[in-house]
Amino acid sequence: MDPLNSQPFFVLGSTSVSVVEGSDNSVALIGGVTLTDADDVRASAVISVIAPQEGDVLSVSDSQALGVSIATDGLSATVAITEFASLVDALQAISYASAANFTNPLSRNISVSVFDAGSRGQLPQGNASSTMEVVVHITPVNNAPVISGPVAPAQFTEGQLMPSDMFSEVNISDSDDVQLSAFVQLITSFPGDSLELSE
Ligand SMILES: [Ca+2]
Ligand SMILES: [Ca+2]
Repeated sequence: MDPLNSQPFFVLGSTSVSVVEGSDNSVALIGGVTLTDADDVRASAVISVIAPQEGDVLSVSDSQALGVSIATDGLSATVAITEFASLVDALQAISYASAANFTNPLSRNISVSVFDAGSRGQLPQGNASSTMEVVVHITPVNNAPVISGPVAPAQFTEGQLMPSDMFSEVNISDSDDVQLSAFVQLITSFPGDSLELSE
């Protein structure tokens, strides 16, 4: 009698996926899966984000429809022991999304581990497992800066400089930048008009 529990063996159709940054842009992590085990027909799985960043989310689409129990805390998902075909369906239902901004580094490694059910009762050898990784490449989006403030024209006396705080009530923000440049232009100008820099 062979006392060993053979390792489950699985091959992912792809070990690399891409997604645009932002919680609205999730990507399924796993496409095709080939799963075999010389001495088991049932297995469980755990998928985890390695070195997760703030805003990373693993989600599961409609696990009830799959009839498989999938528990997730947002950064990992655990598929309960089930038949191979159902396990493959469950793995394909797991997606990743990043935060809206500041996604550096621009890739994540996701570990995929499959544990067999130890169906032959070979304990104490226990459940055998194997692990692969999927790399998610995140495409960043540069959000445009937003400028807001008084729209009423500033008033000044002819021949005198407009106060240098003419932009003091203008607000400028950028959701993914901390350094900005600006260009100020007189849209309509007349002879004698000029823009000057105060000391
Ligand atoms: Ca096995
Ligand atoms: Ca920006």
